Amino acid sequence: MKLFITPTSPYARKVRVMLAEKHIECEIEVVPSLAAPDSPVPAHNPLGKVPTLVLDDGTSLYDSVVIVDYLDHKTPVARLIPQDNNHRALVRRWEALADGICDAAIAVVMEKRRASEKQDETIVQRQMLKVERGLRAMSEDMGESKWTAGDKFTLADIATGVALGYIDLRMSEINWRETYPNLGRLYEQLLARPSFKDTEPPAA
Ligand SMILES: N[C@@H](CCC(=O)N[C@@H](CS)C(=O)NCC(=O)O)C(=O)O
Repeated sequence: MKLFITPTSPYARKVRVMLAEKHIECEIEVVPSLAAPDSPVPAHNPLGKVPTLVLDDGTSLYDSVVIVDYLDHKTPVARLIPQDNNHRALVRRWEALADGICDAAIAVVMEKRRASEKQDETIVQRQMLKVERGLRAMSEDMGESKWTAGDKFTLADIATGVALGYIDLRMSEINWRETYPNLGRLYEQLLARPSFKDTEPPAA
């Protein structure tokens, strides 16, 4: 199998953490520029996005939600998506919230990369509100629990940790550790795992 990534993509990091936690071997190809005409990704994914996973028989899988589901079912080692219907729905809702925070943060980054006279402040504010509400919801839902969804480490913790790491990378002005100490404790616990430590994004 081969996984196409960029080093800063939070969705690709979610998949890389999953691979490490489940001890699944996979070749990693770092794509220098997704916008470049010679990007290898569109040959496997018409959307040209990472993560894209290419299986040994040439089948390609995207997006990250589909890939993590595939990986979790590939081996029973360290199940990260619960079998129980209600618990699984909760874990996947955490994933949707975490991915949604990343979507909003990326929209802000993209808007701010435009020439200053072309930037739309209403877009920035609307997306920032999603990030802020999302972080508050995460903190409230987690409360004083050790993990986000239930009493075991799951995909919900992976997705949440990846989103927090992405906020650190792109929006370091948000002091979420001080506002939400429970999320800070969670991230510390996650960084103690080699899967998280080894996939930290390079400094912006
Ligand atoms: N929902 C997708 C989002 C993937 C995504 O937007 N990846 C970004 C990198 S962080 C990308 O490939 N952007 C390039 C583009 O949109 O052309 C997933 O979960 O995999």
